[in-house]
Amino acid sequence: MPHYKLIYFNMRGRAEIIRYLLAYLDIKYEDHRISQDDWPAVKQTVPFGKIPILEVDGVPLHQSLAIGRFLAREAGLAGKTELEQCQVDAIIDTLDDFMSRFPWAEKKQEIKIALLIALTGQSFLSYFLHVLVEITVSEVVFTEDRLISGNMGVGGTIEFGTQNFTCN
Ligand SMILES: N[C@@H](CCC(=O)N[C@@H](CS)C(=O)NCC(=O)O)C(=O)O
Repeated sequence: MPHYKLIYFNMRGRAEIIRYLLAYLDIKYEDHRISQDDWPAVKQTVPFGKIPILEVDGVPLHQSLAIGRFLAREAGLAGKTELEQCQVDAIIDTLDDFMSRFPWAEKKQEIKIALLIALTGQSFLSYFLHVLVEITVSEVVFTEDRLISGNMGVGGTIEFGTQNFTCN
């Protein structure tokens, strides 16, 4: 078994998808959480100066979704056919579009809420729910493991029927 070391801040953020997959795979790993104070020094040492980084036997992997896909493939959660892989990727990438545009650092709650409404008003949420329903109805992707794999890029909890999936 390789040695895995996950480097991120002491928060869920973009590392949580990786932590979920490592937990799902039952892989023991070093969960290295760095403080904001230590970050400027660590930043000089990691590829592209960004985290999360997953080191596999010392090889640094970067980009949370690339790492997520690497682990999802290992876990058999990345789609069973190339078509399904594309569907799962599309959901993840849609969630990432949202995550990238959401004003996480905004301090004022009322501005954050207004921006959230504006963002979701641009159809993200309704379109995303529509996609989930379509997938469910068509039974193309919605077995438990496949929804989990498609569901890991978002914050909060999505409830669908009797299923309840928690994401980062
Ligand atoms: N697309 C990259 C984004 C990486 C990224 O922007 N990471 C942030 C934390 S979520 C970071 O390293 N911020 C500190 C900095 O840019 O100095 C991924 O998903 O891994």
